Amino acid sequence: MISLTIKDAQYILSAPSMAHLPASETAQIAFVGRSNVGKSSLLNFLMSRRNLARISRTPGRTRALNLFSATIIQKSDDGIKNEKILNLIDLPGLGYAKLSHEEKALLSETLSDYLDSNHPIRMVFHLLDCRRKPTSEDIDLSQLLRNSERKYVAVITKIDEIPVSKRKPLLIQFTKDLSLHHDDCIMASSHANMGRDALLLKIWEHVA
Ligand SMILES: Nc1nc2c(ncn2[C@@H]2O[C@H](COP(=O)(O)OP(=O)(O)O)[C@@H](O)[C@H]2O)c(=O)[nH]1
Ligand SMILES: [Mg+2]
Repeated sequence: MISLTIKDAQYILSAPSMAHLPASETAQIAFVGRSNVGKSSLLNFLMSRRNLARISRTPGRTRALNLFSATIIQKSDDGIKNEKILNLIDLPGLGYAKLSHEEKALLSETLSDYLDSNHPIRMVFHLLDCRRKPTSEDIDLSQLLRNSERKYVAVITKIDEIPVSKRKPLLIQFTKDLSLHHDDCIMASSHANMGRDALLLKIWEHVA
């Protein structure tokens, strides 16, 4: 058996805009998705840290890029250990209805600037709330990311909110809506402790 764990998870900084994000060679894993979809919660869940990424009950609070670092460790039964260092980035929320037109434009600009940048982005996790159909913005983003060089994985969040019998059909619907291979669409719940191993495996596979 091979197991993956995280150690040394740390908050590094909060960058008000792309220009403030320091250049680095450390592989980056980005987390994008609508505000309130559960990005901060998922980051804390993956890093096994309760409050590293502040969880806000007020949608739209995360307007900056938040940078974290962590080490992912692979251990096998025979005691062999490998590790990789990575940066995790919590990106500003997409499409929050209560923001002004200007604020929305600013947010999506930050996101596209980030995706167009030279930062070593190895993978993008796109979070979607299991209770909402993907919006046109979600579909556009998914298409953009699927056609880019980077690994793209959709994470269907808050799956604890859905009865067990409805989860599989829902997952199939999301893979169809987003035109994804089923391996690249993962159900997760930070509240019910689900999906962590699958997400850590994706991270391990895509960080050099
Ligand atoms: N039921 C459920 N609620 C969640 C889960 N993850 C986050 N939430 C809730 O969703 C809200 C927004 O979470 P947050 O992580 O701040 O979302 P963000 O805006 O995308 O960073 C909070 O009230 C969380 O408690 C989950 O797995 N299940
Ligand atoms: Mg957040």
